Amino acid sequence: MLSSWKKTVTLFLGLLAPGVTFASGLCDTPTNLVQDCGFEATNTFATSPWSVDQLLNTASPPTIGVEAALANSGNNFAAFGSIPAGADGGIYQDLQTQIGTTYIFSFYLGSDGQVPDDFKVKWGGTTIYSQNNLPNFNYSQLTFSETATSSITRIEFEGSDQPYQLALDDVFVGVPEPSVAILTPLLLLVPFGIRRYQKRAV
Ligand SMILES: [Ca+2]
Repeated sequence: MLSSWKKTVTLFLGLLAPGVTFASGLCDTPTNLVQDCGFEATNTFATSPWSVDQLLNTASPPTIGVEAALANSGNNFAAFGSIPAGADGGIYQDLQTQIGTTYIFSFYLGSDGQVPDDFKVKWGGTTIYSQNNLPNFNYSQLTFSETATSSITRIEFEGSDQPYQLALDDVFVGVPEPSVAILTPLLLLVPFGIRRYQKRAV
């Protein structure tokens, strides 16, 4: 049984992608490379676009939780309750990516504060997030900016929790929205243009 987090406030942590914002519903946009981003297509990973990592804990692997009150969107979410402590289970997807292109990688994580637990996130085999004994917090959006180094990039989530589960929902991988991508270089040009004007005026 999961307990005390609610699908209420979204806390944008902006870990590695400052200045890039997007709505929580972006999970369902056509630009999202992640299939079944909200875990709504099926109630079991056996028939899901997500794969359970067979090299990790398969005795008590991640499962799809089905309870609207505990999901960030819809009815479902991914639940990481693998036991024993530290014996992480994992799920992954292999995405088609363009080498050298930088992608926004975003997801929502919820924790009931029960310990021990741990949670890891990998991009192309590299761990980009790893935490142990997470405190209690409502679904929170974690956002990273990652550059593809391969035409296939694996995103993976690994975790364990006792006695309940950590919750994952609404995973997004895509390029920044055009408005942001265009606006950012324009903003960088503004001070440059001002300096040039000041030099000519002297
Ligand atoms: Ca969902």
